[in-house]
Amino acid sequence: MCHLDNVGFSGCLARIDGFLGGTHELLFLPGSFDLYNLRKNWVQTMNIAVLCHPSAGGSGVVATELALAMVGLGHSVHMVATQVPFRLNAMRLPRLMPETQGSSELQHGEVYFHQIENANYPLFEQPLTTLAAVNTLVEVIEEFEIDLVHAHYAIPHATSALQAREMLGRTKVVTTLHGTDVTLVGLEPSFLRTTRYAIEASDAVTAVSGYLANHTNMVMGAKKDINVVYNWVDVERFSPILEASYRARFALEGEALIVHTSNFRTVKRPLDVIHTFAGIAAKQPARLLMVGDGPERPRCLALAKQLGIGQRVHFIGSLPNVEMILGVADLFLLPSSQESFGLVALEAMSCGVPVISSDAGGLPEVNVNGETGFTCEVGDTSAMIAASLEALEPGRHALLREAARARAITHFHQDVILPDYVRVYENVLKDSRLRPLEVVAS
Ligand code: GMT
Repeated sequence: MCHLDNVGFSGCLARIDGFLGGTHELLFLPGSFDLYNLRKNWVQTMNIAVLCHPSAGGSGVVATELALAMVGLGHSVHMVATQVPFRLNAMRLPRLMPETQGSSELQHGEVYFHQIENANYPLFEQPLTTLAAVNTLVEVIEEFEIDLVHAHYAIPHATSALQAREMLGRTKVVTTLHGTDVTLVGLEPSFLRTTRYAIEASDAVTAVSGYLANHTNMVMGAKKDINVVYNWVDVERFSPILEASYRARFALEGEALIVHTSNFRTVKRPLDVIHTFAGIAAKQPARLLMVGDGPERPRCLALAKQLGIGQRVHFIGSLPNVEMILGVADLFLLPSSQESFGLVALEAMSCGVPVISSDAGGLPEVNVNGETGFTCEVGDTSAMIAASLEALEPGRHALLREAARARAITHFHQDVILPDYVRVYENVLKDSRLRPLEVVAS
């Protein structure tokens, strides 16, 4: 039985009872047509399952954006996660809806959400989510004739996908490495062998930066040909907001509006953000918005008070539409000690915001020192203060703004990156029999 929880637009949220022996939340979304022209060339459709973290992190964003883009090309995508990934929420529907109206000559792909059911048993110290994911995945692969599973993160997701492949003796596994799965967790002795196996046994592996691809093989000792596929940004959604009256909600006239967004883990070095901001505010009127939440938040709050800038630093929690803040920012700070790519830095650049970041990991591949902002050594807050003040000088600021936005568009637009993922999928499936695409756009 199908219950419609939300109707009135072409997408709907449905709950299917008794389906696959349990209750599965199915979120059906119509596809978008950003890549309409690319689709002309398609003759076969793929059924893809995506395993990702649903929380407000970059990997979930990348997984969701890729899923929606593949749907736009006419393929079917089944997202498997413990919760609906945060970008695949109801806010997305009104944005897609107008694009689909009046386009009835096109057949859309679909994206479905399948929740990982998890039983807890007193004998287990923790819920066995990795095994539960295998179970859900196996059901989805069988029921929907899945051609490939795209696992975002080597552990635990690639491990679950490989187990499902083993159990069924079919489907391919593409794994995308996002960072901490390799740079931090994967190097823990307790996970090293499992992570290396997950990478080597996948049918194809992608990494979100050249740094991460090299690091994986050099530091982890994995022997795998890794495709570098950068993250992309929606350059229309993340664009400058020029209305002064809207900006006035966040900063007074004459104040520089500085923004940091993260999950406030130590790896993001949010205390460096506070120190850097204190140095900026000592020289010119400024305000800092700290977007997100996490374990270091109380220490950041205490430090801001201790440095006498408590009134100028605002902690505003996590936001689903961070572009509404980035769009009016003057500077973005990302001093992380480890960052395989730095999707938030790219989102800021797309909004025309110069980035002051560390030079860790893949950040220099995104933020070009002296062109789109500045990169400084990890922990060198004096350099970050000097770089910030230089970036805020009016003439310099205008140039950096322009270059940041231009780089996001030319290097990290969906149209530039998506074909790379498609090539990886096609390559993995080159010997598989796929379904013919029902309608090929003229
Ligand atoms: O950085 C985080 O804490 C979140 C993590 C995630 O799971 O989303 O981000 C990683 O993946 C992003 C998307 O590919 C990258 O932009 C981030 O740089 C990467 N984080 C780290 O490498 C620390």
